[in-house]
Amino acid sequence: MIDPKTLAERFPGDFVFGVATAAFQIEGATNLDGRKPSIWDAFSNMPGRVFGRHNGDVACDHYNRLEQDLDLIQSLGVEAYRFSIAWPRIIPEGTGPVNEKGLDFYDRLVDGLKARGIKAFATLYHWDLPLMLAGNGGWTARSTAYAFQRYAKTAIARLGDRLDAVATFNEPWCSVWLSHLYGIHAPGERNMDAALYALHVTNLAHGLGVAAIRSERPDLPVGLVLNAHQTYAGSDSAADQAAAARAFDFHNGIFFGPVFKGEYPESFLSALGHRMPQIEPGDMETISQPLDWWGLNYYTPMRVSHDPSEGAVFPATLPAPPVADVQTDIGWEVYAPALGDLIRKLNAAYALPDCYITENGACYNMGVENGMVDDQPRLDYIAEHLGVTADLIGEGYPMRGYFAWSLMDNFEWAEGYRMRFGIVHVDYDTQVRTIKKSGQWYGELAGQFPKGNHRTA
Ligand code: IFM
Repeated sequence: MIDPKTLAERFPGDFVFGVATAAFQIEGATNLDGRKPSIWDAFSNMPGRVFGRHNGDVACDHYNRLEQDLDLIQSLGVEAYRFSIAWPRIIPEGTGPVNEKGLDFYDRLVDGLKARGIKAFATLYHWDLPLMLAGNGGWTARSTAYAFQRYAKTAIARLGDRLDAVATFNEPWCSVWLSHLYGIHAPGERNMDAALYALHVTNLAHGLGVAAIRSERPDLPVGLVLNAHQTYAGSDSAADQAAAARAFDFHNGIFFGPVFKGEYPESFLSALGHRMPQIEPGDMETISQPLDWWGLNYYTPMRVSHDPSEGAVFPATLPAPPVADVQTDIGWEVYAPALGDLIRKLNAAYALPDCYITENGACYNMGVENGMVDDQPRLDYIAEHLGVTADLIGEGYPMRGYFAWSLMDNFEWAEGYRMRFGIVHVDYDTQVRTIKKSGQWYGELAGQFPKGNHRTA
């Protein structure tokens, strides 16, 4: 087992160690204090969408157990907590009245963090779109971008003075492709045209959100969290290599391009541009406002080969088999070098600001035995990926922090509660939390910071 103190020596003293969650995955209390339904409430209550028809009604009951959970975070010894704010608590119908009680909850959360000396990293959108906005087309409607702008301004006006960083969106890849093209996430669309509209509206909302945040709090560091994909070709063939390049543009370039270069990738535009919504004058400037930081959520590489079938739609790829023989319980290949390859590749392609690894972790479903959870494979996964992160720092990349996903087991979207990513175990019958072996280990590591007495690797 890697000694946490030895690993700590490889990070600078100001490196931030934190834990992450998202509102819909942990809060529960979906009908309390004025919250109205989100698209995930509707989606999870439909048969056939989420494993076991699990929903977010109770989740980890975090809304009612806030103080206890803040104590838990503090007991882990981490310096920062990344959480998301639920739009349907703040502006329950998406547009229209602001719900003071919703803002009060996040006031308590942020104050509770400050009182415990923990930094607050907030995300404004982690997939819980107010359901009322679906009536206008949800993320396919340009009006949703302006609704998001207002929500961002409202949330930051109230909470921004105590935040240490804010992200507009978490993993727009999921709320665009996974939700509108692949049909796995809410609203469950499988339609390229809808997805292309959702893509541009989301990018626009990000840009409008950045401006709204800065209009309220010019000094608050603003970023965007992307689950960039390291796209490897399934073979050395020219066709597979070209497929991997197309996949890079389709899965990464459509966000990194607009945000960091002010343009969609050429390959993507020539294949699908004619199906995109109108890009209005000023949109690309709005989207590409400079950011203070960006967040990478990394779990597993993407391996692709060329799809030779006639009429295959861009990026025209098929999944290629994993290379590593280790997979987590959700079936994701464990391959830590991809994290390094990805950071190097993205920094070569774009001028990127400081980077936080805003999510990294592994799904292992072992339970409590004799009061303990022995999740050694998760511990190994985190240690290995932190080793790669330390290598990147040594190479000069501006890696500023790492957030373990997740603080605790939670609602894993279409997989419901059966897939567990927490470094803390949650018994969903009793809501008892048990710090896992990985959580103890991570706490020992995080407890070494901030000290300012570590050499840079
Ligand atoms: O649980 C999710 C999280 O909401 C976003 N990033 C990936 C995690 C694991 O699937």
